[in-house]
Amino acid sequence: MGMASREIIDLRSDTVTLPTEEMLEAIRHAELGDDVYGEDPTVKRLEEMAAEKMGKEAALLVTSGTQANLVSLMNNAKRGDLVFLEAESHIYWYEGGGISAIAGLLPWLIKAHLGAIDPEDIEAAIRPKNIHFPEPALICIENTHNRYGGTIVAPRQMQAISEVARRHGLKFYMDGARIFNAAVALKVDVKEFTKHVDNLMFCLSKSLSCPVGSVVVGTQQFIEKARKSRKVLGGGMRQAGIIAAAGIVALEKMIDRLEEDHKNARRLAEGIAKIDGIKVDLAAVQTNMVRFDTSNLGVSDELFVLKLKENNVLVSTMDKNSMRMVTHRGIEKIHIEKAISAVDSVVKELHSDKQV
Ligand code: TLP
Repeated sequence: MGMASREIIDLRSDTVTLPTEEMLEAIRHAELGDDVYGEDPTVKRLEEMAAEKMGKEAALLVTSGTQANLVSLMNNAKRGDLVFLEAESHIYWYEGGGISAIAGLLPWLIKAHLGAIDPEDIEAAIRPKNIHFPEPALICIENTHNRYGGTIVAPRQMQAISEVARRHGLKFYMDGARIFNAAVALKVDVKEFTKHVDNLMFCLSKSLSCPVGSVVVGTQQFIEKARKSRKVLGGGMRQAGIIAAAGIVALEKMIDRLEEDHKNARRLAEGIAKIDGIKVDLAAVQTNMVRFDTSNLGVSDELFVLKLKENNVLVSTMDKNSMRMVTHRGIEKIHIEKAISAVDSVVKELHSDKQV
């Protein structure tokens, strides 16, 4: 057996991507300064590029997607305010409750088909001014939507939500951790999405392959306030140009290639959908993720994940009997074929075990 056949195919997340050679070179040669003094030219350049790309006034490099969301929540609403949030959103599920514990906000959950909140549901949730009710301040969406399997909230859906926001004087924010995946999948400029929101964040460290970092984007005034909140949260970084340098390469070189990840995800989804006992909602496979259901296999998630691991394929468990695979740079067509046959042989093995 050659080394290649023992290669681990890590489909747990696109966060596992390693920096490219070009990023490492850029880091090596980055011009640095103390960014808390506002003196890191590489950070400034990344922030200017990001603002320009998103069609907004200013941007702020932060440590992570979670910090980006938190800083944004803190500056789009005041403590005690109500935030309309999709019920499966990352902010609600995976950010340690920071929305309430740190930002002091009350999430009001709205369930949505494939992650795109129906504007009428927001409209219906907004109550008249009354001494009993918390003050509604903000609508948050996630694009692409992680827990629905990387689904896209289309620009026209965003526009409809923005109209509700405007009518009621609410801020509109997008967790755009993977917004470039959405733009590439729909073959539109990313501004078609961003023009509908007041502010947003996107991640460098996911499908764009950077080792660290996310960027908050919005008005000059919003970003100045966000800079202060980042400092409060301990996120003021000194020679952060080493992070920004990779980010610049990402914005210049890593966006167009996302199409390849999407093709691979589609191939993967179609391949495993044919396997007896695996259910895939192909309509939800819109970008670089594949969610699939294993309830018909009748085995524990731990066993299924372990068996796949023994076959050199790593996947994530999202819920009971519900798995996720994510394609990213480093996952090629050959790995997709291997992953499909690994799932196939694990399922066959599990079936035959049950018949004993
Ligand atoms: N998502 C991670 C896990 O936390 C689940 C992943 O592997 O997908 N918003 C969205 C939509 C995200 O998917 C994530 C990360 C974040 C925010 C948080 O980003 P980080 O991990 O940089 O704090």
